[in-house]
Amino acid sequence: MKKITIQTYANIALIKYWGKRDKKLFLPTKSSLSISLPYLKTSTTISESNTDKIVGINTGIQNVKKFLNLFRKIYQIKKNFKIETTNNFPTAAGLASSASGFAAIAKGLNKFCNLNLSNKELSILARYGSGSATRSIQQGFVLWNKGDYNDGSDSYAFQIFDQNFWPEFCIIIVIINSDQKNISSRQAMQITVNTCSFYKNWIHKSEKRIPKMLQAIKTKDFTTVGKLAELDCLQMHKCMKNSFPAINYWQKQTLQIIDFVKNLRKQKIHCYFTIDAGPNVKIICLKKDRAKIINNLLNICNSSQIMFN
Ligand code: 2P0
Repeated sequence: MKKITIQTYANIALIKYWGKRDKKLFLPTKSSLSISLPYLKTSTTISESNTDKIVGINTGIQNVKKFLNLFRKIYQIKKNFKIETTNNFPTAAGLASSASGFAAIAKGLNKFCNLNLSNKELSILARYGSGSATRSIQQGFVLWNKGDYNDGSDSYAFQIFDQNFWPEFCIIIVIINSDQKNISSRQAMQITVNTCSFYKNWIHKSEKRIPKMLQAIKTKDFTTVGKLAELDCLQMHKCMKNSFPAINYWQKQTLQIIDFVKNLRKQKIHCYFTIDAGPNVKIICLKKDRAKIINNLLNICNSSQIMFN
């Protein structure tokens, strides 16, 4: 029986996506920019089946089924699929499992059905599963242009610099809680769009950070990359907290790690943080400082909480 396996990687947004202008087509209110994480892997195996069978995804099975129905409609495919997924990291804990998950399904279906889709087409297809998945089709630094068309044909992600462009750049993940979150990103971002009084202001400011971030990555200006990422993250979480009902993904140790990063900066160790829809903190640093940062982290965390490349 024909079976194919695809591997994809999670991504962390340095400039965030948080909110849709079209929920059905997954069109974002703003552009976002991410880096892929080669150590957060999803492996997906696809085969044919009598009925759709989704194995190993403990959240969002209905979302995968919806995605498959849409895929069959768009590409006029008559098959049902068995989709088996494994992640080497906690699912639905703010570590972008839906990003690598749907990117793997999109790439896997493309290969299984011999569709020969381009990266642009794959990015658009993955977007129908989850917004952030649009950025996990490719590795390295990736930009998801929000696009302007109502049909979403110009809302896709492309690689800015590949995974070998800046080997010094690294991200340490501090896992604070790997339980599933109590409100999904999908629901939470909609609440923010509908109720946060300064959401439009964040969109405007965040969109303007994109060209600045691109220039900073291009020139490997680490300080500017770190500052822009931290600011964008803080303003996104401020929008969440200003929503009604208020959304808070942070826990006690999230604040502790934020303070830890700020203290390291006072000691002239250059590092910044970013946080997604979960309590875990991602520390942005350069490889030359990584061991020092991890040694310090071990004073307040267990080694099992720390992931890095
Ligand atoms: C991001 N996040 O840019 C932002 C930052 C979380 C915080 O994309 O509804 O799972 O499937 O499009 O992609 C998480 O949202 O939401 C996310 P859907 P998704 O990475």
